[in-house]
Formats: sequence, structure tokens, C-alpha cells
Amino acid sequence: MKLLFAIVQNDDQKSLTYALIERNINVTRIASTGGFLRGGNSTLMIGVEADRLDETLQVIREYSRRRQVVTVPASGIPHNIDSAAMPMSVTVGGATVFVLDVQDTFKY
Ligand code: 2BA
Repeated sequence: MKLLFAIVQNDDQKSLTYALIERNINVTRIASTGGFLRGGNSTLMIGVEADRLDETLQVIREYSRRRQVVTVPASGIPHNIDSAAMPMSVTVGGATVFVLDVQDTFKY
């Protein structure tokens, strides 16, 4: 079994979650905050059998759109002292996915 952590934009998480559930892929949504932008995103925790990994990644790819965000980073970001005066353009999304091997799963 594989455990995926997919960090996605809040705008995408609803349709992505529906698409996964539709395919009988179990998912748990965790509200999360990006360290750089300090904005809300969502982390989907997904446990799947190894033979459904590719299918799951394909769904995530399909429902996570890449978009451009222009932002003024919060002060306090290292090496970015002038950030308040210099808005910077950051490409954020679609999804950052971590795939881990699962040793055991128990449901009691
Ligand atoms: P944030 O940390 O808020 O980062 C948002 C976007 O800002 C990133 O998009 C990236 O394009 C940009 N960014 C991040 N750090 C930067 C830096 N030091 N200088 C310039 N630009 C920077 P994504 O790469 O698509 O990441 C989206 C979110 O996924 C991140 O939100 C973070 O919550 C998570 N993430 C990405 N890589 C990660 C990692 N290796 N470990 C844990 N979480 C990660």
C-alpha cells in the first residue's frame, strides 16, 4: 500500500476530492498552510493499493491546475528584507505530491 500526501490549492481540493471519492479512492483532507506564502492550502492524505498509484496520480494531475499568483511576501522571510516594497510573482500549484510506502494499516 502507498500513502500519498498531496498539497493542493484550496480552489482545487473540492473537485479533486470528489473525483477521488467517485473512483472509490479514500481521502482525508487536512487544512494546511504554506510556509512561504503563509496562505491556506489543503493537504490530501490518500491511502491506495500500489496498483492504483498511477491512476491516483493521474486524477491529482488532472484536477490540480497550475496558476500564477502575485503576492507581497510577509515580512520576516529570510534574505527578503525589502519584500514589503517589492511584490513578487510566484507560480503556485497545481500539486506537490509525496509518496510513501505503508508497512501496515489497521482499522479497529
Ligand atoms: P508555500 O510554501 O506557500 O509556497 C508557495 C509557492 O511559492 C511554491 O509553490 C513556490 O512556487 C513558491 N516558493 C516557495 N518557496 C519559495 C522560495 N524560497 N523562493 C521563491 N519561491 C518560493 P509550490 O512549489 O507549488 O508549493 C505549493 C505548496 O506546497 C507550498 O506552499 C508548501 O505548502 C507545499 N510544498 C511545496 N514543496 C514542499 C516540500 N518540499 N515540503 C513540504 N511542503 C512543500
